[in-house]
Amino acid sequence: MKWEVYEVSSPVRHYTGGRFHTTGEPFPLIDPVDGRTVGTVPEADRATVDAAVRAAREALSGPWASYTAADRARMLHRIADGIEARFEEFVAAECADTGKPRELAAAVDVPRGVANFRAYADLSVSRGEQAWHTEAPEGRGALNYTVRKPLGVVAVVAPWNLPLLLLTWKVAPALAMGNTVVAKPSELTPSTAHLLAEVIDAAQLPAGVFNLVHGHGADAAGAWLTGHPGVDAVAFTGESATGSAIMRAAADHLTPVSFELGGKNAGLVFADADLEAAVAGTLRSSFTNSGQVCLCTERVYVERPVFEEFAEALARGAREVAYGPMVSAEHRDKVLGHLRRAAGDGRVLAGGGAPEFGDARDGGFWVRPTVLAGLPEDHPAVREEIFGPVVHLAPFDTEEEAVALANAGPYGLAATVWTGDLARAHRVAPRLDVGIAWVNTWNLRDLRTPFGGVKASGIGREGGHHSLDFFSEPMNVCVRI
Ligand code: NAD
Ligand code: 6OD
Repeated sequence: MKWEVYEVSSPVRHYTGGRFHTTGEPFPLIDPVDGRTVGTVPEADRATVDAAVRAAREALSGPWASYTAADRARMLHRIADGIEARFEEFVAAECADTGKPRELAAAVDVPRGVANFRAYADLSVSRGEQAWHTEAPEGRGALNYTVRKPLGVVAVVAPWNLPLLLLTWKVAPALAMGNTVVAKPSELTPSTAHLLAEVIDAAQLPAGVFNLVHGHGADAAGAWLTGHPGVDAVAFTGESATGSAIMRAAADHLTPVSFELGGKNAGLVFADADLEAAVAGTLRSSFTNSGQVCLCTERVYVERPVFEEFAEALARGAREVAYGPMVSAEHRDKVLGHLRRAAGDGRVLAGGGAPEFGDARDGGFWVRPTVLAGLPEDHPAVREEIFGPVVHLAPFDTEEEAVALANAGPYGLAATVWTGDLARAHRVAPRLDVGIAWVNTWNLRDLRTPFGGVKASGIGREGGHHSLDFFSEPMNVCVRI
């Protein structure tokens, strides 16, 4: 079989104070499809992180301070135009870094990067503020109104699974509200963030308003940035354990945090569901981006009368689904470790293990889409986030039991309910301990809606006005009249 080889069009560099540079030791950038090195990334030292934060602070009192909300919105649209103008370069860079299929990057990652800038530009200018008339004791009145001010310097730390989408999901609302930003993408997937810096530079955003540093997380650029005393807020997407580490670092300076963390999302399939749609939907929800989406379904509970039929159809679909590699050798090994243990303790209905291609892809980090069954609920493969193309199936007998199974465990990001009974849909969905529930669909996104998780899946909500609220400070002005 032939596969596409993607190249990154521009070498990855830091962007601080309006200047591109490669300060720091370079480390290799690997294409997960075949394991070949596609470039190098400069590892930011502490001085580079300090310089980025300093540039961001200085920019708060530069020309950016006099931009109106409408000026900022126009700038965001200009950035969106710039991404669109270099669409194919962004797609190629996303594919080279992540190994994801071109169709996915071209249909989801890059268009959503554009949409994030446009959506927050439009929302921020159509925003109103609250006002209250107050009766004063002397008989005259007062008018209270709320003013929203930027927080200051915002640190944005992003993961590797949807690199451009998740970075811009935070950068766009932060800029829309007048903040300055220091962003750090994942060390595994820095290329689209670099292209974004080039687009922002060409759009002539004032120097220092957007800064980009590259490097690793723990004891490196990520930790130095999120624990930096010059940072006024941290917006982070990644693993729950990393969220805890960032929170500890941020605590020293009482820095506010917004966290989108891990998940172990459940699907519930009732016997009254359109089974064909439930199978197709579950294939999509479990195997999109090879399961490397925080919203992916890793546990499916199926009402007993249709369990065997559903399991058979899902296993058949899993054998045919198109898929890409895991992002790194380390992540591939973690997923394969789960599969080895699960194979000993339960049943493998499809997939299991790594494929053999007999070509250069054998140097990459592939795992076959896998359907498991028969594991106890406290098994690591059922309880822990795998973040790979692996789904476990188990039967249930009552609606009550289905809800309890879905709600078990430490996470609470998303869930999907498949049912043909409207009353059941409205009864079950709000009882799920998650931030996002879908009924008869998956990952249908409206960017204005609240996005985030409960329990170990996050702190706070992003999306629409939730993001604009996080990235600004409300202040009350009371005027005697
Ligand atoms: P990760 O937590 O390992 O890394 C995310 C980012 O944090 C990277 O840029 C990394 O360099 C940085 N980082 C790591 N340690 C750090 C530290 N101590 N201090 C500061 N920064 C640090 O996550 P990942 O492996 O890149 O991404 C996969 C995880 O992200 C999964 O758990 C997944 O569920 C989660 N995720 C959640 C959402 C959501 O919206 N809830 C979305 C996407 C991914
Ligand atoms: O669609 C989004 O806005 C979003 N935040 C998706 C997150 C996916 C996690 O991997």
